[in-house]
Amino acid sequence: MKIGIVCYPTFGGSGVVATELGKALATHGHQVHFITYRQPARLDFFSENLFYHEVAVSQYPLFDFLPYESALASKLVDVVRFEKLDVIHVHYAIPHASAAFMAKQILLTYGINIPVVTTLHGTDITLVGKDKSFSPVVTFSINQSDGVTTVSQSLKDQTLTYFDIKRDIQVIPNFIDLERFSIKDRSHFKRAIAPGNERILIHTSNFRKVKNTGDVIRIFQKVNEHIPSKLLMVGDGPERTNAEELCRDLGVCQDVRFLGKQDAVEEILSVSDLFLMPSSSESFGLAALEAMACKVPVISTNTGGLPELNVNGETGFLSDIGDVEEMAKNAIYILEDNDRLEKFKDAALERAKTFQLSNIMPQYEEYYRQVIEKV
Ligand code: GMT
Repeated sequence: MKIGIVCYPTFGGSGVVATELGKALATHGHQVHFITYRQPARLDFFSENLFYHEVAVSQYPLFDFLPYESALASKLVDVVRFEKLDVIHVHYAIPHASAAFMAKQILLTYGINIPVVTTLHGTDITLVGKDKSFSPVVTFSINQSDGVTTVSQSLKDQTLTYFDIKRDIQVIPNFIDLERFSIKDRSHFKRAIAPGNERILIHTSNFRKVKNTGDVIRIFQKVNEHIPSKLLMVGDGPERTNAEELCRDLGVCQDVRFLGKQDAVEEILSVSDLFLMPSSSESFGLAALEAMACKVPVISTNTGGLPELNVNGETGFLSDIGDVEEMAKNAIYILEDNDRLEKFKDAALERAKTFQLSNIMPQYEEYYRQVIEKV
């Protein structure tokens, strides 16, 4: 198949899923065309089946806001016509689904009926999408897509609750490339971070409010009172300064390292013992899956799709949003006993295997086939 993929080219979960999916489809013999405003962060590999088309938006003094959606729709028309694509797959509804709808309508005037698949990733529904300023457009473009997928059952349920949806939605969960995300021997790094063989806790995110990075620090402080430990904070974003200040206020700075954005997250996960994800909303929790693939159990909230990934009492624990006390207690329970920690680590990896790329990519291929056949 010739597949056009539209996504945000950043390190965010939706962009990562879109890029990894495109790379896997290309390896599987499909021709994949990425259409976005910058080379996707994870598009770091060469294949004769991979193409990148940049959406450039011209500056004009009249534009206070650049009309990206129009530029994207125009680029889609161009790429579909000249590359003869079979399907467009857009990741994250805003503004990709409505741009694809516009492109589809234009292409019909050329006698081309291109199927559009929209994958909803989370905040496009749970936070931004349901805002009044977007919801009519999000509802319309979901209903007009030829196929719609969500990354968890929970996100499907929320989509059906918040929006007036008149079509089927298929759940296709996030996936993991176990070749990349697997334990690497980085004992030198472990010795540098934890010279006294302390336990290593880790949090990776874009430090947005929804990630509750303050709770990460609060949980760590309580764990640190009982167990010699270090905390690695990976990523960057608007809440980082507050998180750093909280470390100072709670007196744990000497045991917390802010590492900023990192490309080789799998190497840092390889030396870690426990992943903290106290988010107030999480449609799936790709970062937690990445940790589990590197044998790191997860302390998370029970929100959104997290219970579909993290098995309570087996691969980690689930708690109510904001229940720092319980999350710390569960973290200590896992970390205080070597054999118990090993059990949780093994279970985390076993669970991650369910979501391996080779299980999930064929679901997208099959879905594209069904959608193409129907159009
Ligand atoms: O988590 C983020 O802030 C990034 C965000 C995105 O849209 O790029 O991630 C969302 O999509 C991921 C991939 O499908 C999911 O694994 C994340 O759970 C989801 N984030 C939220 O729902 C907050």
